[in-house]
Amino acid sequence: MRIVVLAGGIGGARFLRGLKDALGNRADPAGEETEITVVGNTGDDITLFGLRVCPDLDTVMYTLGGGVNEDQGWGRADETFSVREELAAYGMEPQWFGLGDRDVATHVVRSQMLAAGYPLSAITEALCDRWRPGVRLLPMSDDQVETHVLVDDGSGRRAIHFQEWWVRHRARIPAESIVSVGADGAKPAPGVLAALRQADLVLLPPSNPVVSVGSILGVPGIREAVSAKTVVGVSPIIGGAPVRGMADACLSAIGVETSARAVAEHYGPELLDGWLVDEADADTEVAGVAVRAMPLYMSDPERTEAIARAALDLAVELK
Ligand code: GDP
Ligand code: FO1
Ligand code: CA
Repeated sequence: MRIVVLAGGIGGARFLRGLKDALGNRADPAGEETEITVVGNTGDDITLFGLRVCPDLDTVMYTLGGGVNEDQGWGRADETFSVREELAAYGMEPQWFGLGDRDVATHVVRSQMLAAGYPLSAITEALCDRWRPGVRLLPMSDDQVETHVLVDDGSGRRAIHFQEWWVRHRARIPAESIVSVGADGAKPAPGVLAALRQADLVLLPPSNPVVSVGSILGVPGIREAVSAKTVVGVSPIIGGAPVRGMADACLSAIGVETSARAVAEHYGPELLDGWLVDEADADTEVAGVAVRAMPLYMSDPERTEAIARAALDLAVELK
């Protein structure tokens, strides 16, 4: 079986861990091998101190490779911050984004390879040679696509990088719009469209529908290729609120209500075949989409595996 997953950071990475567990524990009478290809969001990527940082790709790579800071959900375990302190001592900006010492090594490797002319997809493969995430991790595009947010903080309208809005301002400045800069001219990374063509099913983890899954679907060609497949998504919204983070601020910016139903309708029945919602949203109905309710908190490995198995079973049922 060939599975493609469109993933952001924490929500995507934790779901993928559950999916790997579910597949590992699944009886496979035909002895058929299962391949998971992850198409990762690169819209959050940012250049800081000359280093290219890819938070969502790294979150997936570290989580599946056993190197993530589990409490935080991103960044390296057992991290120290000497580089950050030294940069701050020089007065280097920005100081609102914390790069840890271990994490910096990843960005140094990536930035050096980019400068040498390697595409991000090849660099991601090289980094994964170390981390062995057990999935094929592809960036959505080798072309630079960055999410910027149009804000008005009283001193006028301006566009700021998504990370500045999210990390520095905690999404508290209302976003007038969210723009995927560079998306129009971007191509899917090598392997993305082929993986989608060959996929038996596509899963959408409970990732941010706007700045994670939305950014991936915004790369020309990807939405069409996904829509041609059996697609099952997991709601990141439970009881009218995001489980973590400020996805509600992103949804407001694009005029979508923060509810499990509204997110499914935003993806639309052309894209989505099945939708898992939490038991708190069991009354959700979406025209043209098969909805199933179950506990959707990825609070431990067993529950996370159960969510992934339910998404998989629903996709197989709808195929
Ligand atoms: P990010 O890039 O690190 O922000 O991560 P993603 O985009 O992959 O996922 C963020 C989304 O995951 C948020 O909107 C959360 O609501 C959702 N999320 C986080 N933990 C859980 C969980 O345990 N259950 C569900 N259903 N959603 C979750
Ligand atoms: N998130 C924060 O809230 N503060 C940080 O200082 C921060 C640093 C950071 C460094 C590397 C990395 O891969 C991720 C990091 N994140 C940080 C998380 C991350 O940038 C955001 O949560 C996501 O991009 C939003 O999806
Ligand atoms: Ca992200």
